[in-house]
Amino acid sequence: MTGGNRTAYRTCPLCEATCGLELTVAPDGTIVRIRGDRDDVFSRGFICPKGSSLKDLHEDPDRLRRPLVRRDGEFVEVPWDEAWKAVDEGLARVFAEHGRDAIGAYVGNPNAHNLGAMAYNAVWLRALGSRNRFSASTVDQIPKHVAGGYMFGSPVAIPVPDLDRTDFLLMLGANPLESNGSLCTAPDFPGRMERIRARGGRIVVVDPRRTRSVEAADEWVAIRPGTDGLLLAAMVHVLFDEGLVSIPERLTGRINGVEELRAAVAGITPDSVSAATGIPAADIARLARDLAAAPSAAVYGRIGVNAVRFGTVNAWLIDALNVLTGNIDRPGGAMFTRPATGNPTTRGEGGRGKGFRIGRGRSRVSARPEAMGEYPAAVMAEEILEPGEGRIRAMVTAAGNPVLSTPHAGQLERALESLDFMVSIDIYLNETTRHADVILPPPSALERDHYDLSLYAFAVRNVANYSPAVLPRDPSSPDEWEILAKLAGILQGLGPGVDPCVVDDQVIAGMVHTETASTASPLAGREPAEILDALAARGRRGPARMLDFMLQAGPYGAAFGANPGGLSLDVLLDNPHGVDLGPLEPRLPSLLRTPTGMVELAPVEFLADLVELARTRDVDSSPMLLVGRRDLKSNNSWMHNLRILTKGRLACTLHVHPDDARRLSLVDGGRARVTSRVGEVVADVQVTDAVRTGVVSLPHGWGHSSPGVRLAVARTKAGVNANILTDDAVLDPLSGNAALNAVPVTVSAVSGQ
Ligand SMILES: Nc1nc2c(c(=O)[nH]1)N[C@H]1C(S)=C(S)[C@@H](COP(=O)(O)OP(=O)(O)OC[C@H]3O[C@@H](n4cnc5c(=O)[nH]c(N)nc54)[C@H](O)[C@@H]3O)O[C@H]1N2
Ligand SMILES: Nc1nc2c(c(=O)[nH]1)N[C@H]1C(S)=C(S)[C@@H](COP(=O)(O)OP(=O)(O)OC[C@H]3O[C@@H](n4cnc5c(=O)[nH]c(N)nc54)[C@H](O)[C@@H]3O)O[C@H]1N2
Ligand code: SF4
Ligand SMILES: [Mo]
Repeated sequence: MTGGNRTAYRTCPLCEATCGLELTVAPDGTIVRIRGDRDDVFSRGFICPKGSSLKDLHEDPDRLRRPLVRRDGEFVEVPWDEAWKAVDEGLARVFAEHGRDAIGAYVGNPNAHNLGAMAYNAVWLRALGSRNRFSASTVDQIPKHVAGGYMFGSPVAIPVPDLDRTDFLLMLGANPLESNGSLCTAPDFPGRMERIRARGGRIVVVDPRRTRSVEAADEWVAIRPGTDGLLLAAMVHVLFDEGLVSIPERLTGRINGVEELRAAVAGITPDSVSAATGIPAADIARLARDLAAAPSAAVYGRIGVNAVRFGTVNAWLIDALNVLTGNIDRPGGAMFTRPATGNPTTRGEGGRGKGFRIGRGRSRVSARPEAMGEYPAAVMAEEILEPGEGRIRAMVTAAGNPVLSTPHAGQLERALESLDFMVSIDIYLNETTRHADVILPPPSALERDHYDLSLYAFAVRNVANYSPAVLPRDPSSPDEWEILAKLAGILQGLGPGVDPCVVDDQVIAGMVHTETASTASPLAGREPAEILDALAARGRRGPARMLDFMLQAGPYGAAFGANPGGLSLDVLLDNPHGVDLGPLEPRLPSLLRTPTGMVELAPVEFLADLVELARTRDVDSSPMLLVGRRDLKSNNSWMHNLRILTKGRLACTLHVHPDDARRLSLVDGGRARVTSRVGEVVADVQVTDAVRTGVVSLPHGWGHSSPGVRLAVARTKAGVNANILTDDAVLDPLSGNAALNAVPVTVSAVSGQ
């Protein structure tokens, strides 16, 4: 306490690094200062420029505080009960006329950083009962889920590089010096990389751009976009060819498909992929040998190898390399987190399970397979536009901005415009929500409690950290979980007056009954009423109560008295800087949930797409290829309204290599027209050798000049929407992920500049 100020600790919800923040709060609730929490058990004081901008986000006058309803084409602020009536009427009308599947849902990225949403999205989506579910997963990481699902039996069985112990990090299509890491929760990723090298280890980065992560590495492999699968397959080939495969004894007899994989890559030699990838064959062979020779090594790939046509094959081959070099599940290799709240790899009998499959349904228009209960975001527009039985006529979006984040954005705008009804749960009136009939704004991040249910499942250490809300919420505005629970109630037909607590009580009762009925649970056979009473005695509800339950029933849990000293929400409240549960530990074979009880190294679906991949060696390599990029001060599409992050030169520029610029008559500071199969934008040119020849790069999340958006700052530096160019027809067929990178484009100078 200084001068009546108080100190609060809060995990940053903005990216996946989960940094601990220390906030100084004045008695009137003004945030005086935000800095890194030096005592945070995981982040140790690390912070990036976005962390301290939570103050600006909280204070942003454009951030919505009251619901908006469209009346005669204009948005008007209304009290919450009026907004809920409009939601109930609008959804009921579409439901009555066209049925449940006529209401589609899109759930965006910030949900993964939001305890209330993590707890309640599944609830309202279930109540909606529509097959037309979409999310940001299919413009992001779903290939990793599908690969993990087929190889290890659960879509959440995703190995993470053991950064703190590895001797060799091979990183493809990731730029943690800007992104701070993804599906590898590691606060201070840059420091962890520095320490790999300080202890004599090596880092190799495969990226068509010379990124800041490349600068922090030992070697840059400047690959041609979209060809990583060829590089990876050729590396697997070298391991087999040179007798470098070394499967640890612990896993002998636990791995299926080694011979099938050997056969599948037999013809994919380094020589045969060198032209397509742009990488000398000798370098490919050397990389494979280095990987095999390192005392420990981890191969890790992210957006640049996931958001591409061969996203799933890439994710699979990356883990195949981890398996074949003996690095899967060993310290310094690629390991599995054991999250404190448990997940499908910690529950039930271990060692085998039901396994995972895609394709339990097909999308109506272009017959894309379902994956993890959803369809590709790329087909959302056609599902809205194409007439016929089952067409989407209404949308609910929750913390998503698909107009700036999903492919063929021009078509999606037309689709949203044609809907009969749309509800958005969002803090801004932006490019997507401007199409809504009702916008429901949740409180600011500082006004709600926080626990990283999703990100702690992919962390490089086992950790748990809970932060209560820093600031009190305006009592007349509901918390985000209450909005979502009420939406669930409305979708269950309980009307606009339904009390979210009724839904909340149903949900927790269901969770407790399921858990106590499971013979493998630490709560097996316990009386549900006893557990529910124990939870009620703490006086909590909503996500905090659920979290307490999940922690207590989890792998380190107190189990409601059965394991004294175990984790509970009370323990986390006593530890405001977090609880460190130690380094990652080997989890195979008990982690496996495949029906065979084996690691599946050669799933037939993947082998089939590998055949397609091998064919791409011969394709025409002449067109310019567009890739994305991220900037430390930007966060997808929605933080451009904060002056503190956007001052200086506009970050949304088209990077062009000097040789290409000369050939195309482009000049630094000039403008270029970029055209793809589906669209065209005119962008500011930045000539730089930080991108390889034949490649141009444009960041996504920009393009804030649409009419009607309420983003006073962002409008002044609008940039252009890269997803006007990305193609909805090119998808990773196994996961439905959009191919946001390696998009063929033509680039020409805009005359008169
Ligand atoms: N070309 C290209 N496109 C890409 C990518 C790329 O690399 N290249 N990356 C893709 C990736 S990885 C992702 S994750 C997606 C993201 O795709 P989306 O999730 O669709 O987009 P975001 O920009 O994260 O938009 C988040 C929305 O949530 C709102 N919001 C912020 N905080 C809250 C909150 O607390 N509650 C609620 N209810 N709303 C909130 C914001 O105002 C915004 O409207 O973009 C993808 N698009
Ligand atoms: N500052 C900031 N941090 C963020 C975000 C943000 O928008 N801004 N978004 C968050 C989200 S939602 C996510 S999912 C993560 C993403 O985290 P990362 O995956 O680390 O993010 P990117 O910076 O997009 O890195 C992708 C890299 O892939 C490269 N690339 C493009 N095409 C190819 C290719 O074909 N092959 C190879 N090998 N590389 C290619 C690009 O040049 C780029 O450097 O970041 C998170 N953190
Ligand atoms: S690195 Fe990510 S979690 Fe850490 S302060 Fe920056 S935005 Fe927040
Ligand atoms: Mo993402």
